[in-house]
Amino acid sequence: MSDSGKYPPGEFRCGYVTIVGRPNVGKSTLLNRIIGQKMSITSSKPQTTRWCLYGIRSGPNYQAIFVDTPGLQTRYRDSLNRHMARETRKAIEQVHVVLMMVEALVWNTMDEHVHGLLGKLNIPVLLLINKIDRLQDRGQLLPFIKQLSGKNKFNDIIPVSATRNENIDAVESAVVALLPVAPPEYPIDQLSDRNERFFAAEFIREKLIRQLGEELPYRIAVTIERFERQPRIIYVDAVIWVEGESQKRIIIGKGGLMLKAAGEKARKDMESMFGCKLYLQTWVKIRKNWTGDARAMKEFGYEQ
Ligand SMILES: Nc1nc2c(ncn2[C@@H]2O[C@H](COP(=O)(O)OP(=O)(O)OP(=O)(O)O)[C@@H](O)[C@H]2O)c(=O)[nH]1
Ligand SMILES: [Mg+2]
Repeated sequence: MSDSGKYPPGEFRCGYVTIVGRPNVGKSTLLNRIIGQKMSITSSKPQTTRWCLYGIRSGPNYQAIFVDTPGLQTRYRDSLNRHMARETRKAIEQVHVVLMMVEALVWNTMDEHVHGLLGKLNIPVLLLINKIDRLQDRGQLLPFIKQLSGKNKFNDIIPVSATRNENIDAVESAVVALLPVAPPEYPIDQLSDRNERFFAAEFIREKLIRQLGEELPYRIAVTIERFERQPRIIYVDAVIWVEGESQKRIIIGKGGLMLKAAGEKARKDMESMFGCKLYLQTWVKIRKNWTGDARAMKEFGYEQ
């Protein structure tokens, strides 16, 4: 949908801005920070984001459609990972600006892989060095920036802290300067391309990921079987899919406490986003090896 009639060309800039980087560098945290509300799920576990998600930032004379992407890695290859890599590759084609994110003082083979993909594109790239709040001595940034500026492709290099909101304004200004003159693509009060069901499933997945150990988060999928808005309450029925009986036991936890805690937290996030009371019911079900099963993945909403 477009509001194009309202803005004479030449006065308005609009375009797509894809955020890429290896897992866990802080892409989703940045998106949430820029949009000003929690939208994309985040956690300290790598490979949290599985789908591209638009966060739409509209200013008086611009609209930047930020695209969060799954982190690119080269270690694992199964159907789920192929889906995630495909989502990210699609999101760097036909956009106007790419934000490549790395972590302060780290440049490893996965960063090299991401950089290699960008080398083939003819799009401006801003390199964001995130998590600078962790540095004891910010002087260490200078040689790191110097090392990276020797690499091809970056229009600018901006050190930031997504969690502490440092230099995020500089990112926005640099992005807006690179957007083409064009009318807005979305109504200016719209914040995302995703619907309430998507956020419901993602918020549940986030709480589980945050509560669980290292491997299990990757084995979880969440589907929404019912999303019913009534005048004063929303009813949500969700199924949490895992790959085996032992995983199911872990998720439910002793006396169901684990699942209850995750459900409570997810419900609060949903109530805050949807602005309405919500009744959440969850079930845990087993689908063997779904991360390697193209049919199951399709049923769970992952395109094949
Ligand atoms: N100290 C610090 N931590 C940060 C910063 N930005 C993000 N983090 C943390 O880094 C972890 C990963 O953040 P995410 O935003 O989920 O990372 P991501 O790049 O989206 O990860 P994937 O979706 O798995 O690719 C979380 O624990 C964040 O709180 C930052 O500026 N400083
Ligand atoms: Mg993410």
